[in-house]
Amino acid sequence: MIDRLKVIKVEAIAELGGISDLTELERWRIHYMGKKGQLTQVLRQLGDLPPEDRRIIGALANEIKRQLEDELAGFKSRIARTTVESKLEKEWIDVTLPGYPVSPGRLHPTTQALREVCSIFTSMGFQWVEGPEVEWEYYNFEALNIFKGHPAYDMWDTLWVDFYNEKGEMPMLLRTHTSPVQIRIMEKTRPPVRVIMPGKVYRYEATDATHESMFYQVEGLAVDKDITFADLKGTLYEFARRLFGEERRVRFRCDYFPFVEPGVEVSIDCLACGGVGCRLCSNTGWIEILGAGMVHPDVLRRVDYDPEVYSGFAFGMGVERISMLRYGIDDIRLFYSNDLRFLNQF
Ligand code: 2NL
Repeated sequence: MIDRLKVIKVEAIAELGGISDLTELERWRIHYMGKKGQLTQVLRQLGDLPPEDRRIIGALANEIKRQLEDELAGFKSRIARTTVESKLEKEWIDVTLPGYPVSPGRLHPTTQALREVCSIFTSMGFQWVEGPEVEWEYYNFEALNIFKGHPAYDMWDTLWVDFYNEKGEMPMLLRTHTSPVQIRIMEKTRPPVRVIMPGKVYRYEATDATHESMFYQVEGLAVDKDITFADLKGTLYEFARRLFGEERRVRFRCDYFPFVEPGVEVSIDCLACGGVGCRLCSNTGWIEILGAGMVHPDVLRRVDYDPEVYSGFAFGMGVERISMLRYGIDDIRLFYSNDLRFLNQF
């Protein structure tokens, strides 16, 4: 039996030398030390031996079992180590390599102009509000004195949306100006109202250097008791000079918008030639920057403001136009054609 034990030990250790993975190792363990393993069988027979032999052979068998268990543990940790090492070797990265440079982002020129315009008005006490870009026909037109058949319906060539109200009589559209937001604000709140409305607007338009089918507008509205045309002029004078320079001259001339009476166009003396006349101002010396007027009494009445008690002024401007004047950009299509050679300049 002693010989049998020695043979088992030598065989087991020799066999272990040829093992290269954990499945084989487990098979090896079961073969020698499992329930029916070689060593276990010897240990089971111990009971049949006379006590004297049992002590000696039992001690030897346990000694061998311990040795094999040690071998097994050592082997396992060697395998584990080489697995980690080979994994590390495969997935090796050089953390000392410099990373890819992160190019800093910047704001779109439209966003820059829009924020600058709005911050001038918020500093004067106007509140920034936004509203839906898909609108009911009523808010975009009727509420603003623009009726079917009115020549002004053609002034804002419209993109219609194939969606109607429950009665099927009122269509939706992509708003052609931000004015519907002002109507919504006035419906919801009582004067005093001082709001500024930036946002996207849409026109069904053949695009060219000065027209896009999507662009940005900023409109403003102030309604209260005793608001006069002088408030309109003072506010817009201040705005024009804050944006385009203290030395600017500002000109107000009559213009027509269905939702105001009277209406005006506001111009500044030409930034390029100072009023002498050049290509930028088409030799007029003046550049139009926005439209404005006193809110039409019918518009006030429709939102349940009494025009005998309240009055107000409103204005609107195209944001890209402001940016174009500022930077001397000559084609509005550059803004939305995603050309980094253009965008990186701002
Ligand atoms: C332009 C002219 C303008 C308004 C917008 C307005 C809004 C309401 C009532 C009265 Cl709810 N007026 N907005 C008034 C005058 C001119 O915009 O040329 N925009 C690009």
